[in-house]
Amino acid sequence: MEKYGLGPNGAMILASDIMVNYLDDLKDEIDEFNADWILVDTAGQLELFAFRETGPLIASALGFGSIQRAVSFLFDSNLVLRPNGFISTLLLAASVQFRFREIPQINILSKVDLLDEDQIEMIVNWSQDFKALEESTSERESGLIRELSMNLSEVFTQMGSTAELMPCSIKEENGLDLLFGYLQRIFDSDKSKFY
Ligand SMILES: Nc1nc2c(ncn2[C@@H]2O[C@H](COP(=O)(O)OP(=O)(O)OP(=O)(O)O)[C@@H](O)[C@H]2O)c(=O)[nH]1
Ligand SMILES: [Mg+2]
Repeated sequence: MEKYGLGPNGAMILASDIMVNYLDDLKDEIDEFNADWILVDTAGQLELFAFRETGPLIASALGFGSIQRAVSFLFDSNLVLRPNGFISTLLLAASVQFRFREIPQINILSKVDLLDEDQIEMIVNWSQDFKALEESTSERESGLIRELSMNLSEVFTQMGSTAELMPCSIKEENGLDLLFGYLQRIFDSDKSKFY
């Protein structure tokens, strides 16, 4: 912040842009682990990574050699209990998908330990059946939000974006085996050593 005369937000954005100058170092460090799987956790503030030019560039650069990549987008359970929260998260997930269009994307419902079984089922159902989402929207939202949500869910229905949400919880360590299996399914089986 001092060096470039920036405020906290500008400094974070610049720092993420400068990361591009250290790609080789990053690759070398990751290489040293010689790992089968690498999980790169990026900032939840999408304007710091996904929406910058540098985000997709870094993601492509880290997929060196024959390494296969996937983007995992987290739907935070705290934010998607109502149709309008679900739809705004779905919009974010869709724009991340547009940004990283070369890379397959998995959508995950995170922190499901905060929800009960019925809530999990309802939210997963919204992700697979946009008609159900439309019905919940019309029941539970009102005014402009209801109208906008209805229009948006109509667009998602027409787009056929029925990406399955995968429930996971780090706290209870559940769903991770499902995620692992799903990742293997989207990776090319000929190149994966887990087949
Ligand atoms: N109940 C519950 N809490 C979780 C889980 N995973 C993370 N948290 C908590 O959620 C809070 C916020 O953490 P995250 O959602 O991971 O967010 P972050 O990584 O700090 O920030 P961004 O990824 O940049 O948004 C922390 O207090 C975590 O301990 C989970 O599976 N269950
Ligand atoms: Mg995080």
